[in-house]
Amino acid sequence: MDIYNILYIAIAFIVGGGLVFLFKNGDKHSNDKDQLEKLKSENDDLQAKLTAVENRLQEKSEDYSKEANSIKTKYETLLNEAKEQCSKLDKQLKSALDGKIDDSIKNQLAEAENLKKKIKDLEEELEDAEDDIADLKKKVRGKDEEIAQQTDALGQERKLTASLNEELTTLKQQLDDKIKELELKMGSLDFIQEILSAPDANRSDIRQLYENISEMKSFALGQLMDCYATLKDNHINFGDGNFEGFKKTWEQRFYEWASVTKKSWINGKTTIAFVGEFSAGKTSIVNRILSQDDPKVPQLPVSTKATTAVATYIAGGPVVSYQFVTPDDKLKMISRETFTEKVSKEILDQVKGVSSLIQYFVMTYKNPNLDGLSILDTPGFNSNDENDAQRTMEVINECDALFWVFDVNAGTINRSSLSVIKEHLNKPLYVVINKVDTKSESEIKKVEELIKKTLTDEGIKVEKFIRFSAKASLSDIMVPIKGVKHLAEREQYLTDLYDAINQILIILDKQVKEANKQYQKAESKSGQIDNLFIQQMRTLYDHCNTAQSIPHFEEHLFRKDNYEMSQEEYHQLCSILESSVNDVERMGSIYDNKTESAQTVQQCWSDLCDVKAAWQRVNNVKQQLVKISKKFS
Ligand SMILES: Nc1nc2c(ncn2[C@@H]2O[C@H](COP(=O)(O)OP(=O)(O)OP(=O)(O)O)[C@@H](O)[C@H]2O)c(=O)[nH]1
Ligand SMILES: [Mg+2]
Repeated sequence: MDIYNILYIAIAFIVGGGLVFLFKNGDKHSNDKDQLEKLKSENDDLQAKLTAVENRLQEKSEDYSKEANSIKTKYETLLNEAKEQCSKLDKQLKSALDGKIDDSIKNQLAEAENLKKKIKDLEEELEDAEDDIADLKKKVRGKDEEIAQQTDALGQERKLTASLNEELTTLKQQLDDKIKELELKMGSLDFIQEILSAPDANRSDIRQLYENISEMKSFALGQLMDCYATLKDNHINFGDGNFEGFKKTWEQRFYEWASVTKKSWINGKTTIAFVGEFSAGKTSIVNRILSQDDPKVPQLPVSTKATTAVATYIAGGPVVSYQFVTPDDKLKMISRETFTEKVSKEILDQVKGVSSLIQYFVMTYKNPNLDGLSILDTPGFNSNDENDAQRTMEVINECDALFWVFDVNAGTINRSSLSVIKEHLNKPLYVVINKVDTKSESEIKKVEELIKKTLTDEGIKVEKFIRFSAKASLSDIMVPIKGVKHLAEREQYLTDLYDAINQILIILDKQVKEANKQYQKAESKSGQIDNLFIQQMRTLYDHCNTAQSIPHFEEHLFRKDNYEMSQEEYHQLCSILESSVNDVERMGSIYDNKTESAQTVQQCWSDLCDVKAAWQRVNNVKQQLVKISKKFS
């Protein structure tokens, strides 16, 4: 092996070793760079997290980022240098292989030495860099821990945030509820305001009616009662003799009559009330009766929620009107909008004691289906609110019949509704098993039997059980309604009052006749006594005359002239005088009788005058009643 070969091998060995070293370290460099990149991105990631979590940690991360960048730059410089060296060696190796061996080999060797040194330096620097990285890793681990802690804290924060969120959702819900409640309260306030400022129903016919009723009141409870009281004071018997009871009965009848007469919407009409649980379908039935299935006819609101808020009369009338009656029986007007839009159960439920403002609504409109009929639609009984049922019951007194509506889906009768109905029931009762379109025949039958049994057990008499639904024929409900009898007792008040006065007049008439008879009798008796007295006086007179004629004047020669009588005459005179005494006594007795008889005549006359005056008074009130009654015909 010559020197050149040895040299070539040595150079190749050195260059190969250098290259291996460089490649090896190049790999290491790229691994480290990747790792550095990864660390950087992790770091960035962490920094982002840390920045969000805490500013202090961000500052530290920024320092760390700077340090990592400077190491990266160093690595890049070293790598470039190594690359340069490699390409130089590559060239030299190539020219060596091409056989261009010259004097520069020495320089080459020196450069190789130099390169070796640089590689060593690089190696040292790399070791330092590795230390730095290890340090960095340590720091990162430290940061990791910090991050873990922060993540924990973040977790806690998240949990806290979640629970806060939950609380927030609840609060939001509560706020929404409050807003809704507020809106409802504002609605009810608005409604109350309207109700309080509602004008009186200012129709001239209503005004006239009220005036007439007021006139009737002052007559029936004033003059008429005074007249009766005078009769009583004059011991003239009428009624059953119990004046207080008599007075009370007629007062009560007046108020009942006045109450019905004021209500033009029920006066003279058959009035039926629909009652029952809420959403049983009461208003829906009323709507069908009103419309007779004509969709153009305006209807009342219905819904699945509790809807009807206040009992509402629906009746035919000369004009369309929306009114309400206050608890002190005043009729007031409200607008159609208020009636149809603002009166909802939800709104009125906000007004505690709505019944202190409104007894019931009255809606009238021209509808031939309402001729002779008035319908009372009532709020449904609500099992949570006994007042609902109570309020309804207060307005059904003037109805001719009750239609108790059951939703067939309810299955049973609510106990509280049952007890309310039972307590107040003094009207013919019809039971409507409603919404039968939603159940099969066998199910309906089951419910119907259960209802029948419950009512029978409770001793409640039912006029008729009616199955009904939105799909049933209207006649199913109309036929029973038409069969309801109108209880007109209250409306009979005026006729009954007239009859009662007439009855008293008949009694008084009899009494006048009787008093007259007594008077005539007393008069005649008195006349007889007078005659007797005169007769007696005449007898006395005759006796006196006879007595006077008995002594006769006798002239005597030897004694004084004198009035004389014989023994017989003397006895006659004595007898006449005795008779005269008797006459006087008889006259005295007759005189006594005469005085007594005159008193009797006086009494009979006075009685006759009294009873005649009473008759006259009663006749006057009768004429007055006839006059006032004409105003109501
Ligand atoms: N399937 C069916 N639904 C009905 C029938 N009648 C009424 N409904 C429905 O039942 C719900 C209540 O009806 P309403 O007429 O408002 O009941 P209500 O008894 O007046 O209710 P309140 O006024 O709240 O007491 C509404 O959604 C009606 O559409 C029926 O015959 N069949
Ligand atoms: Mg209703």
